[in-house]
Amino acid sequence: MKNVKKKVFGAFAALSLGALVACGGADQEASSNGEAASGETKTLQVGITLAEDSHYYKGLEHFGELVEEKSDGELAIEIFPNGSLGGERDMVESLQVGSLDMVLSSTGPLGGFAPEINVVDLPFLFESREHAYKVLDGEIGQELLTNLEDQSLKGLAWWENGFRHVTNSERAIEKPEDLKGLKIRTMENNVHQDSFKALGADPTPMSFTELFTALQQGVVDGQENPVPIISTSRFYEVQDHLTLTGHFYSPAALLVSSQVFDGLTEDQQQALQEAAVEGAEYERELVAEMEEEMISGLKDEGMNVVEEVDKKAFQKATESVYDEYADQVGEDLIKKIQDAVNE
Ligand code: EAX
Repeated sequence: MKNVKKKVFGAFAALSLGALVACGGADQEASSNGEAASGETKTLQVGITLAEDSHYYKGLEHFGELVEEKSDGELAIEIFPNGSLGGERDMVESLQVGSLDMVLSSTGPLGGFAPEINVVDLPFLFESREHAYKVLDGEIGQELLTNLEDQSLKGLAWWENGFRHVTNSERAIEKPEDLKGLKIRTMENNVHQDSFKALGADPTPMSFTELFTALQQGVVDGQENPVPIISTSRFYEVQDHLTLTGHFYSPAALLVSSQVFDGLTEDQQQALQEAAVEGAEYERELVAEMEEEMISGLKDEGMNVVEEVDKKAFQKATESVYDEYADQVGEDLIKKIQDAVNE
């Protein structure tokens, strides 16, 4: 029933986007001329794979208010949730050709566009949220976003997806060996796939948009995501066990198509940029709040939650992944990120 609803919503959203595009001629011309028509509101469409009650959606609603306020009503934001405009990789590609304005995407697919970004996906790299913020909001984070510019993608700010935890329908995961042989869906991200391989699992990359059905039909045994997603995407309906492994910190990049960004006035660009940075702060707080309250909600839904594991054991089991990626992302960069925890 739930899936049917999701599909219907997806079709509706796609339809209304079509209608918007069809009657949005004036707006489109304005942006392709590099001028924004005065007195008109330009609506930027932003796609996400997550649901309407997710941290992404709520954060973007607040971002929309900030954008309207800061641009004196010249810009507005319209959110398309539930992967109705495609998976994250599809949406990033749509940005490149200018057929979608914005996306809030985890780094899942981004290493495919700028390989250095893979560094943030290394297992157990960030010790805490604060460690991640220090790195992502500083020079390193800015450089990683700037690397995307060659790909016609303008990175506005780092938002948060959250620390990822593993769920499955077979058994409680208490130590790395418990993952042996389990088919775990990962994002379409090489570092993540190699990490789960190192743990002895059978990583199965797929788009988030296919994940609920894959879990429901037993195509995969488990998956890994932050608590707010496990809750708002209702994975507890199809997964019995959750272990708070926190194996990857998953940042989210708020991206805008370079074509679209270049078509804005300088004031509008500044409004969008400022709103993105303020929005990040708001959204990160939301993630922390949601994580805390949703763990007990997941227990109420009948999930068996393993809250404490020996993280060092998981860390040790995935150490080899650092050697595999040292050349690609640079050993220096890894070290700089690790050392930032003490700064
Ligand atoms: O960006 O695909 C995933 O598991 C991600 O966590 C999700 O799309 C949020």
